[in-house]
Amino acid sequence: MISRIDLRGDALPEGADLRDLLPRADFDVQAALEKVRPICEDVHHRGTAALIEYAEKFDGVRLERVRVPAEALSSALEQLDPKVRAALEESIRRARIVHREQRRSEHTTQVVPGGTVTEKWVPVERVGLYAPGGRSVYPSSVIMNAVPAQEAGVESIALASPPQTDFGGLPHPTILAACALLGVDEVYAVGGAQAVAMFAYGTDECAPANMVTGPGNIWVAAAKRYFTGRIGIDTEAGPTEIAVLADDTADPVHVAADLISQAEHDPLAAAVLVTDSEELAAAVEKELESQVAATKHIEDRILPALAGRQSAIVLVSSLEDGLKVVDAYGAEHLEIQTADASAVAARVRNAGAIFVGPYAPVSLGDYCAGSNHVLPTGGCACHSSGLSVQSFLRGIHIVDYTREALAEVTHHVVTLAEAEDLPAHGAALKARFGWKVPTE
Ligand code: HSO
Ligand code: ZN
Repeated sequence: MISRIDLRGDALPEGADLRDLLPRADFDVQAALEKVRPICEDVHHRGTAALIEYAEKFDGVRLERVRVPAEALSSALEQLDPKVRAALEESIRRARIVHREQRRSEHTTQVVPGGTVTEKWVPVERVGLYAPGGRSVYPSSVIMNAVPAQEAGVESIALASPPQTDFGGLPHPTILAACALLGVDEVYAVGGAQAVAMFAYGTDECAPANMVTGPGNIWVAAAKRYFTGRIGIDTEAGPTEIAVLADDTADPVHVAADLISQAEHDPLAAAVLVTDSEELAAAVEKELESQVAATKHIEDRILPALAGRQSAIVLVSSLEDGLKVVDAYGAEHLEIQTADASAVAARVRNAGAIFVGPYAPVSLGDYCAGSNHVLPTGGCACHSSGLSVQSFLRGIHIVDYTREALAEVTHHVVTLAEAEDLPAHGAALKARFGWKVPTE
């Protein structure tokens, strides 16, 4: 059901060579880019009329307008199962307490007497959130996108989610209910690349946004890439990934359950176990067989995900090598199920989020840990972070120098400007001191 990659034996390869040995799903955003370009440009030129046409073409829904009326949000909340409501509220509460404390405060550095640089943090003005429909109706992802934006102080937040045939052309009711719980009241029944284009360009109904975040399929990822440079984006979310670094102290029942939990998302989801224990590997293989048989999304997602080339059990000679492997892989989610898991976790450099020990499964983080579940996939954890309050803030440097502080450093600026053949740069300083370098 899941393949093995045996890296025991000779010395472990390093860097790119090691990365090449590790499995990863194909997610060719570049190829999708050509397909979304005409859609985005159509939305640019024809606005809401284009959105309505695409809703008919891609979602099979005839819409009068794309803005979701306020009553639809309140009635979705009224009809929400009280147990689901309580769970969503708890998820929001925990996410808020964590994200609120992430906010960085303004900081002033005195570089020299009379010369300071202050970094102030300013929230993005308007953000468009995307919530997928279809197979992935995840109100939890609405929470994970909205909470950091709100805690960052973003004033204007809108959400787009595909219209659903089963719900009279509205987005899925649990998405609407989550919006109502979060206080996000500007919602559009728009899906796919069109939604990103609506936020990027704006339409008569929807003001343009400075930033678009939220998971989506390959078309949404391609549209985000298309608009990069024009608007801010989070990461281009690819298929979800779980890596587990485990030794012989790990419980194979837990490890197998956790691998399956993320395989459940998508046939392209990746489940990777890295272990130095042959016994654990064998026990997890056995557990996978029996646990998978009892799962719901067995044929369409879990089996193809586990059997796909993106998933594997990687055998290593030691935990040291295991750490090198998980760092080379840079998983979206990494579980550490070893003796002294905290110490091992502290040594990991590359992961979207790290889950430590036997009682921190990824599913906890997906819903109720307080952490964010919008995380870098496809190895992007080597250079990017998950969504956080910081994602919605811009750090602006404020430079404040007195005449004396400027005079003292002018000769260095003039020298560097001349070294770069940019004498006018130096002149801008000399102009303030009678066209001379003050210390000469
Ligand atoms: N594991 C997914 C997020 C999610 N799980 C939503 C359940 N619902 C990607 O981090
Ligand atoms: Zn998940």
